[in-house]
Amino acid sequence: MKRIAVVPGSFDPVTLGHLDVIIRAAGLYDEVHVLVVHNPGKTALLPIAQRVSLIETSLAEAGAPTNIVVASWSMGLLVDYVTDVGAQVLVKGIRSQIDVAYETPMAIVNRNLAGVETVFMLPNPAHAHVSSSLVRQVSALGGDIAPYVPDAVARFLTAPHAVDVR
Ligand code: COD
Repeated sequence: MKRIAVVPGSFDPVTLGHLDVIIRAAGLYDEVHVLVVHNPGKTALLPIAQRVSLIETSLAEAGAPTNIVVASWSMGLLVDYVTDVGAQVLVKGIRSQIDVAYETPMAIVNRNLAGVETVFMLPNPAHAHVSSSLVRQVSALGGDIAPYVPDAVARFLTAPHAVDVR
């Protein structure tokens, strides 16, 4: 059986912390689907298609393994995508007790809904403090986001055409 994992997130934008988890997951599973999902609890900065494109470019520029697929999902439950593509697990990065508290109920419900297991992966300590919301804030205030994001994201958010994040 092909071992397939889904790494879901808002990825608004993708950060070095996300990239680290995605690439490490690709070493553990035969196939990894990075799934961009709208989080209704967050105010979006980038359109979903732009987030997908930035992840694809970032993975290519990082020389990431080729068993990674990038997709988006807006059709309902996350576990519906997981079962549709024949995946068995969700992989989530856990930076702190706050992430544990946020992710644990979802992991239990996803197992109840569809028998989908969630694997929690500890972050690379170098990126454990990084979040998309921090990047959005630093960017909006004109700070340097390069230490936190792949080059493709830094280029995009600092380009003249970049979305106005203020
Ligand atoms: N290092 C390691 N991991 C990180 C880092 C970092 N620096 N930053 C973020 N992460 C992890 C997060 O903990 C999370 O696991 C993942 O990366 C994605 O983070 P975000 O911020 O991009 O995405 P979120 O937290 O907004 O997640 C959005 C989801 C839609 C994936 C989430 O809300 C979800 O799973 N929703 C479930 C929808 C559903 O089906 N609900 C019904 C049953 S629960």
